[in-house]
Amino acid sequence: MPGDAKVYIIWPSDGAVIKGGFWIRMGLSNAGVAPANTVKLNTGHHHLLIDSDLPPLDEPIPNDKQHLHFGLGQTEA
Ligand SMILES: [Cu+2]
Repeated sequence: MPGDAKVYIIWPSDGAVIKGGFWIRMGLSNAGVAPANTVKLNTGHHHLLIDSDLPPLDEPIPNDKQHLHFGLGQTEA
């Protein structure tokens, strides 16, 4: 990814307190969102880590309730 790429959460806002389910919207600037296994420079897909430390970046990210993959290129869930 380029050095000025930025990933962010559009909604909910930082510190929001929500009861029950919610919709999350993720954003990316200066790079592109693409499905997993897409071979195109400066693209990737979102991962959402929930109450979890950052896993080693040179290993596959686990796929469980604390490590959500959006491998179809989804930007909301
Ligand atoms: Cu993934």
